[in-house]
Amino acid sequence: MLVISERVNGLFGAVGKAIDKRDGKWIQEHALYQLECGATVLDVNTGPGREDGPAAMDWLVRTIQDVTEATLCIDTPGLKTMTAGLRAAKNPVIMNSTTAERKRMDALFPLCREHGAEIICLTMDEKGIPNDAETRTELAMTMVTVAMEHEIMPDRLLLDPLVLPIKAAQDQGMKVVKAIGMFQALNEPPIRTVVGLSNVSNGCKDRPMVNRTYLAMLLGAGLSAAILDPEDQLLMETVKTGQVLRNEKLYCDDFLRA
Ligand code: THG
Repeated sequence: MLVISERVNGLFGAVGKAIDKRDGKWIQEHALYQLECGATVLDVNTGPGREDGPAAMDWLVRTIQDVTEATLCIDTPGLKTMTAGLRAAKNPVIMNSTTAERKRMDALFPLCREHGAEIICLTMDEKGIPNDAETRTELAMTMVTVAMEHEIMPDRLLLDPLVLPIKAAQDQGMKVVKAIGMFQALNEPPIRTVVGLSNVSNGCKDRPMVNRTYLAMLLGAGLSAAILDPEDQLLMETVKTGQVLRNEKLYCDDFLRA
């Protein structure tokens, strides 16, 4: 399973402040800490409500690249901010993300192709997020087809069924697990899947408990990647145990100490 850190995100107060002050040293230490904790990819998001989005993303990508070669996942709905991130990146990135809206696909897939990137496809359209697994799967198929029209092969896609807060949409939890299973039947070999895990526990009292339980359920359904908090040690132990149980890591008696 691919671990993508959610914490290089201007949504978090300390990160937002460091971006505002252009405190490169703080960002670099914070980014390296995410990798020490076990993330292999960094989701990079300048945060909401920012007027200097493209400039902030350019700075953030360059600052992080100065200390690590780790893959970056450029997380923004803004086309200009996405373009700034792609231009600043030395190595291929993961674009986060497109939706199944025609105008977004027609803008984002050409950028993906031009920059040799991978891209997360959110299963939503102008009507919003579907409330069943079947419609999510139809939107996924649309994005796979349109991506191929743009000469982007399925192995460069990550399908995201969109996790919703269990507190607001309790019926959606198992539908997302089902969608993860259904997505894998769309292509051979199966297309990779990803979720923003912490969405599920928004507004919950014991967020870590909800996050790690849900991760275990999604891993059972075949999830390939997750944007999550690698600083959560119990969650990272769930990741490692899941990898052993899925036969991705060699079993040994004391693997948790490794
Ligand atoms: N899919 C994809 N990308 C995504 C998401 C997704 N990117 C954003 C998000 N969802 C994943 N990242 C986060 C980051 C933080 C939180 C949740 C998901 C979070 N933050 C605290 C909160 O909102 O309560 C903020 C705490 C603070 O302010 O300190 O929960 O689904 N492709």
